Formats: sequence, structure tokens, C-alpha cells
Amino acid sequence: MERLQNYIHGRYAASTANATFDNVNPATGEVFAQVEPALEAEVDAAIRSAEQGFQRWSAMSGPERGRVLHTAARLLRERNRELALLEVRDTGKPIQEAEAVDVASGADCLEYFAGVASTLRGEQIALGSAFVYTRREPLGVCAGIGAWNYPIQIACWKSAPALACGNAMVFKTSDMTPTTAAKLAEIYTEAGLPDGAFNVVHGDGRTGALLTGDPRVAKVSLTGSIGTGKKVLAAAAQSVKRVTMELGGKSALIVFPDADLHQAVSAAMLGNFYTQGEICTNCTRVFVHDDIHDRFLDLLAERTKKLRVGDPLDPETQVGALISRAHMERVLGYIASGKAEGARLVLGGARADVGPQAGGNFVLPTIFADCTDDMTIVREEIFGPVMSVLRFSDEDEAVRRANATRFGLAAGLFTRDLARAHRVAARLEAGICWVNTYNVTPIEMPFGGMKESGVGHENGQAAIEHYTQLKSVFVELGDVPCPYE
Ligand code: TXE
Repeated sequence: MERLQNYIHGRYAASTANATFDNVNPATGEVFAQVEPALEAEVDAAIRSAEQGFQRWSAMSGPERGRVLHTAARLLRERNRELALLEVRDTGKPIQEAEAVDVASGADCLEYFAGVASTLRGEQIALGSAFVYTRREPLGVCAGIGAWNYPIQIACWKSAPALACGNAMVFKTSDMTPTTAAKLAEIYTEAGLPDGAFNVVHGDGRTGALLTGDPRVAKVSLTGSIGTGKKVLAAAAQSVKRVTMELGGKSALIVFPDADLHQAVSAAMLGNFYTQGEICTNCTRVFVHDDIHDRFLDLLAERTKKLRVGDPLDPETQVGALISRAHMERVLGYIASGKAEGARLVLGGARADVGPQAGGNFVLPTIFADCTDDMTIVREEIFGPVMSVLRFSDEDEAVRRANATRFGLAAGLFTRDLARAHRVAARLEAGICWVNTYNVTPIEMPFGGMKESGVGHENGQAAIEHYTQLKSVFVELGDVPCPYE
């Protein structure tokens, strides 16, 4: 049986815990590794090491930091296949996705922020007989806390901007997907990152709470559920930590009658079935105009029926296994509630029988039609391959209903009418709004939610503000304006 340890100060370190937890393959149910959790002693060691790492790393110049990140990006790309296979074993997602997206998007992120490292700057403000300049300074030790759906990508999205800005990071993996962030730590060490500048600890919410409760941690960046986000915010308040929160969503896709139907169906499928539906930005509420509703639904069902569900290691597989048995039961529970509350099941709606992988957590891509806004499946985040299709008849109604939720992560719309596209994009209460596409997240674009879906942004230049603090320096060129002469 494999064993996975915490990665502290440039090496794997044995835990003081006398118990381990299982790492389970979602596609088979097989336990393939034992993971050593980080308790008080390990979290303390990781933070102390990060404080040392911070001293060395923040003293390096921007171009030097950029070179380390560039080298790490190259190593990530060289190990793409190996890391993708590990990601599949942890998450159950199809290998074709992991190879094309997960590691590559992490490497994109490292490259982007490698460039950013040497562009950090303040401004100079002229003021009569004085001048003021501002400095962008790192925060110190940051904590990154990851979810299980995009483990290595999330670790890159958090660590790359943090490191580019001169911070150190202690990253806590999700207890269900601990493997690849530890590999990222190895890669950073190989690339020349000082020991301690990026440490990885494993464990569940208790390990996360040790990090968020520690006053030596200056900032927390969480990807997780809204419930966890609220707990982390409360803990962070105790020592007024900076926070970035990427939380859940229940996003709307609005398909207007002039839409390119084939493209709109492609986007709806991508935004519901990619990664088995375990994506926070997914457009799980698809609002389709009355005039095209039936044609849209027919096309959607016809194409969704052809999706290949099965062994994630098979390169032909398009829909893999859900993260855990408990999560699959939860998703099946939502499907049952959809049926009970009167939604019309068009497709799927059950576990998928994938033969030899009977121990896996497979659910068929599921489409519900005739949905109403009050149904549980329309209100709550399911985080599985379950799409709700709703009808609408005019623009105002679609916008009002799309916005009638506490979530505000993302939204999408399909129309060929330019004025309507921009008008509706402006009115949708969502941190990201896609026009005539869905779920495209280039590293250059800020990523973050409105309302209860989040605080702050990852990616793009916006991330710099979240990993630096601004200092104003006032320089007097004349006399002190002292009234006591
Ligand atoms: O989340 P959890 P999960 C959301 C989405 C989905 C959920 C799935 O809403 O339902 O995340 O991920 C740690 N103090 N998104 O089930 O349980 C926990 O150990 C500190 C949104 O993993 O909230 C894990 O590492 N940490 C999204 C992490 O928090 C705590 C993308 C998240 O756990 C803690 C992906 C505590 N008290 C998923 N309790 C986006 N917006 O980008 C738990 N944790």
C-alpha cells in the first residue's frame, strides 16, 4: 500500500498522528494509499518553515522568482501524463480531460505569474513640497485550502500568484485528493524554490481550521462550499486575515430565440457534464426561450445520449466517476427529489452500469425538463451531472429569474443580438458572464464570484491585489508643518 506524507521544508515528513486515512479511487472503490494527516505539530512545523521560506523567497528579485516559476511550469508540462494519471486515480475524472486541461492549465498559471513577478510596482503621487509613493509588499505566510474537483489546478491557481508576489504558502489538500499538490511541491523544490516557501499538508476540515485559526497566517484562499466559506471567514476574522473565497454556484445559461442552437447545446453540455458536473461555475439552470425550447431539448437529449460514461482511464470516456460514494448518494438524492417535485426526467436519472467498475460512483448524465424555480434541484448546488431546463418568454423575466438566487458565481447567454448580449451581461449578478460560450477560464481573466459565491478573485492581474498589501510612503521635501514653533 502506498503512503503519502505531508511535504514540509522541501521534503516529505512523517506525521506525529498514529492514524492515517484512506485514499480511495472513485472509479473502483479501491483504497490505494494511506495518507498521514497534519495535526497541531505538523501545521505548526509547516507554518514555521513557511516563515523561514518567506524570508529567503521575498528577498529574491522579481525576475529570479519568475525564473523559478517558469522552470516549475516546464517540469509540470514534462510530467503531464504522469500527473494526469494520478489526478484520474484521485478524482475519477476522464483521462482525456486530465491530460488536456488539469495539468496544462496549472502550467499556464505558473507561466502567467512567472511573468507577473517582475512587473509588481507601486505608483508615485506628486504633492507640492512632498511626494508619496506606494509599495506593493507581500503578505507573508498564506494558507491555500483546496477542493477535490481540480486538485492540481487549484494548487497552481493559489500558489503561483502567492509566490509571484513574494509570499510563502502552506497548502492544504482536500482529504479526498491529496496526491498531485504534493507532486507540485516536489516540482517547486526541483525548480529551485527555497525550502518552506511552499508546504503541503493533508487532512480534513480540522487541519484547515488549524491553519485559518493561526495568527501567523496572513491570508487564506479557499476553494470550497459556501458553508465552509462562512466558517473560514469567521476564523479569519479573529486575526483580521485577508481572504479569497471561491465558493459554490447555481449559475444560469439563458438561450435566446436567435441563438445558434448547436453551439448553445454544446455549451449546456459542457457546462453540466464535463468533469461529471463537478464544476462550481456550471450552468445547472438552463433557461430556454419558448420559441426554441422543444428543438433545443430534442437536440440536447440526442447528443447527451451519446456521451460515453465509464472507466476514466479509457481515452474514449467522456463522463467519469463522482468523487465518493457519499457524494454519489447525495446526487442520486437530488435526482429523486427532482422526480418527486414534478420535474420531467428526459434522460439519465440513475447510476450508470459500467460493468467491471461496479464499485465506482458513476451517475448517468441527467436532464430534467419542465423545471420550476422553486424545485430543490433548481435552487441547490448538486455538483453532479444533473441539468435543469426551464422555459422563459421574455428578457426581463429571464434576467429576474436568473438573478433570484443567493449564488452569483457565473452566468451565460446565447444570442446573435449584440445589444442584447451586452445589456443582459451587464444585468446578470454573476462574477463571470460568458456570451456565446461557457466555462472557458483563461488564466488572464479574473475568476471570482458575486453574492455568496465568493470574495476576491483568482487569476489575471486582479490576483495581485489579493496577494499583496499596499504601503504608502510620504516623503517631505520641505519643513515639517509644525504649528508649535
Ligand atoms: O468542499 P468543502 P468540498 C465548492 C462547491 C462544492 C464544494 C465541493 O460548492 O459543493 O466546493 O468541495 C476544507 N476550516 N466548490 O466538498 O467541504 C476541506 O477540508 C478550514 C467551489 O471539498 O467546503 C477542503 O479542503 N478548512 C469551487 C476545503 O475546505 C475547512 C470549485 C473545501 O471543503 C474547514 C470547487 C474549516 N472549518 C468546489 N472545513 C469554486 N468556487 O471554485 C472544511 N475545510
